[in-house]
Amino acid sequence: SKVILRADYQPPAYWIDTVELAFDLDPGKTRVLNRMKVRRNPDVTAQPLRLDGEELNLARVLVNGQGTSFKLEDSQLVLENLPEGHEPFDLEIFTTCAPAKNTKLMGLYVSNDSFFTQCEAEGFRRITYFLDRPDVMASYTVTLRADKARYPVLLSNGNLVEQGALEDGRHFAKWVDPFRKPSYLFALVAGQLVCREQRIAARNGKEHLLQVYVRPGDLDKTEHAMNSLMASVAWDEARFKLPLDLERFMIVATSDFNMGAMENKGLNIFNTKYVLANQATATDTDYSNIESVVGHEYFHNWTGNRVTCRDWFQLSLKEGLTVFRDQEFSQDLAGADSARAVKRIEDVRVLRTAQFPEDAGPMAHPVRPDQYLEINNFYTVTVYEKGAEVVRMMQTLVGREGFAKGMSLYFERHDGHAVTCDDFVQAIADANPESPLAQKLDQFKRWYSQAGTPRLKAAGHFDPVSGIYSLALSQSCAPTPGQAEKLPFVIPIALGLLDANGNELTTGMHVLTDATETLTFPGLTAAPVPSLLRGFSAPVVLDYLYTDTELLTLLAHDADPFNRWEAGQRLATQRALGHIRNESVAPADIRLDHAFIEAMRVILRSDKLDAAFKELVLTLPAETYIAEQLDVVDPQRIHAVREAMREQLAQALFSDWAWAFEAHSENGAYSPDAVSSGRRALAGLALTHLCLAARSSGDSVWPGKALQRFKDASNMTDRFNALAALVTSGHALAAQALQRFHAMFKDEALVLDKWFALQAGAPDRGGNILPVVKQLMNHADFTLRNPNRARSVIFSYCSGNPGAFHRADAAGYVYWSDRVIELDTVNPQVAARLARALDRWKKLAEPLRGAAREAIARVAAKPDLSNDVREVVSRALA
Ligand code: B3K
Ligand code: ZN
Repeated sequence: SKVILRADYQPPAYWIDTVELAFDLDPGKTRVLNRMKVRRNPDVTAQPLRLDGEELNLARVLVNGQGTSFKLEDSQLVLENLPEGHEPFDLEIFTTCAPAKNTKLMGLYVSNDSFFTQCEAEGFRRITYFLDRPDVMASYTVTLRADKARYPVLLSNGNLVEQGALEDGRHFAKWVDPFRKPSYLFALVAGQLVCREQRIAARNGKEHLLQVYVRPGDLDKTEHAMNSLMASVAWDEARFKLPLDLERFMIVATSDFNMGAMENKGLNIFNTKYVLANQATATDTDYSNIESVVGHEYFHNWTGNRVTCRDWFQLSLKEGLTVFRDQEFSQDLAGADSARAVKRIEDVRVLRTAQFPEDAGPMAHPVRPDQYLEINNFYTVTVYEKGAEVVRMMQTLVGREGFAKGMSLYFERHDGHAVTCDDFVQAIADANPESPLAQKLDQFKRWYSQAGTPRLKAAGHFDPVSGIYSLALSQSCAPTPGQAEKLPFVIPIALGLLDANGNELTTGMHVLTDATETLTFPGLTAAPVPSLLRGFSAPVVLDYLYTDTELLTLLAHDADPFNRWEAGQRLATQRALGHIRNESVAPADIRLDHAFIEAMRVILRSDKLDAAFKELVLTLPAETYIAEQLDVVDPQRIHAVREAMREQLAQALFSDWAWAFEAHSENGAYSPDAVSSGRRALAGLALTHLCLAARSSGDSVWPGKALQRFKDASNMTDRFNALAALVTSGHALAAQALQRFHAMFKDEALVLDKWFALQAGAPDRGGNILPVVKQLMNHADFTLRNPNRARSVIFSYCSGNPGAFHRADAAGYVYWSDRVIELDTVNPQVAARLARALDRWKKLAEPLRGAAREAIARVAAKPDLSNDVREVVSRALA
């Protein structure tokens, strides 16, 4: 296979106007009849028709009803003797495939004796021969035939126009999608499913039918998904005037799914993890994830489906924009400013712990990549989350209303078409000609073309004689693979200046476009404390040598909640880095200073702050975030230092944690709203610290209370937090709680995933986790075939537990290479994700570095690797 280049884009030589598909569904051998109306693209020189196809058995090809000659070349069907001229002709292709054998979960596959499809990015070619590229948009009519008892529900995109009985206990359903679409948005579902229904009236009075399909036992877990869907419909109408354009909108849940969910037109298919929830089985985090993913897929109906991508390099056109939209949706639903800030902090945390490392590693790529070997490897945090930050900066530069105007222009220009990232930026700029975005348009687009996280350096100087404070700004960006030199970015910097007492002196927005610039603020009487990059106004690393005093002022007073949190994180990070670098002090002997501990106590005890915000401030920066601040990484030491800091906070704030736990653990009726979930989160963090403190004191009161809470809890959040407190503190009571938890939820797959993940992700004590992980893989409930289950054990260990994974004896790496190789034969997409666990191997301290390279080389040496895994490991070794 070869590298695909963005620069090589060519429009298709043929168009496909209509597709009529007829399926005879059978797990072992499904028959697919595909009748297309095809015509030559008049703008492209005449050439053979090359249709993509993968793992298909070809039975027949007819052109205008006649047999024709064809060739099969590297998974393409090549037709040379086609009618001349530009009139449409009929092309009929008959193939079979084997859904039951499809473990890649791309194309048509079977899960729990039901049929599902996943076509993005290139799965449709596993169903039939086609021009499987997003710029070929066609009208689809789909007939499904299957055994009626075994597959009573038959679904596809659009509207159900006909259904009925057939001979031999079979039945059929015929669906017509009123919208043209690219093949990646095709979907079908067939099986024993039940649904929750809701009729809603749109603003214009039109009625729509919303449905959430699940397996029969799961109907009691669909209310939240339906509520989220209704909220999404209302939000898109209110915020962007984008209505639901379908009579019927369906969501279907399946437990075997490679990613989160898929936005197929009118028939979204979801991982059960992002649909099913009731208070007994789902945590607050699950509830909020469901809200965002349901929103995300729904919002794709406009940003992705009505306007789609010209080619896969433009993926962020739909993904960055749609992530931005789902983030805004969740913020708007959260309501209060403080709750919005909490959501913003959570989003930035994801960006900095996952995307910044990606941007600094071997897989670094621009938001709009220039090349790929396997497109599935580019569904990344860069394309999604950094892409969303780029869209957010546009909104910052043109204002909220200006952005909404830009969106309207975008749809006015491009509705029904397959376009590029440039088209999107152009529309936002054209709708706001006076904005800094329009004025610096070409420079702004570097966010799409240049990879790497820019560093923004700031240094302040106060001149007491003139009363002028000057702030020297400079930006730079380190080289990334294939990009040695970077040009300056457009960086919107929201900032404020505080006096020493924390009063705000001034506030504003500066758009940095040059490599260096100096801002001056006259009329000051003393050196101010700068609050920079408020709300994280640009996805950059801010280098400013803050003193503790400045950070303590910001933590206590900044009007911007994001930077208040950020100040606390900086205080913690500086301490963690100091202790990590000072190898003469063992982690157990680390002492946190009074000022830091008191600042944390003040936040915890504040009667003005929300519980959710307190929980974020009192959570120390993640190990992976700390690792990114270091040139040479010893993951075990990072883990040990962070744990030691947690234990110190646990002891020093013992009575405060006890107060926090009691004050936030009322047992009222469950509701997943922002305020209640924030309270539960803080109570959970408190309980963890109380159990950690008990660990060093030997006292068993709090572990006992945790066990009691675990047993009595009326919702999964409290129950799981209590279990996690016992497990992460390594208390002896953890074993019986784990056993009991398994017994209670043995029939709840998503809860078992949590049970597996908690154990594989638990803090390592003397190398005990790897044996636990191996044992878990032998558990009767473990299977490699189910992506959620594989992730719950293998990823929780290899990607989510650096302190346990990076073992001095390299056994973690050997385990990793075995699993990558093993998974690659089952499901290359999942394997390639796992392969990324060692992305940052070059930063590891020896002997880990050498051992990691060896493990990667071991995978790379395997001859028949998938493109997915090959691309990841060869980039890692480059
Ligand atoms: N568009 C899908 C992702 C498809 C991934 C294919 N490997 C989900 C989403 O972003 O909404
Ligand atoms: Zn998406």
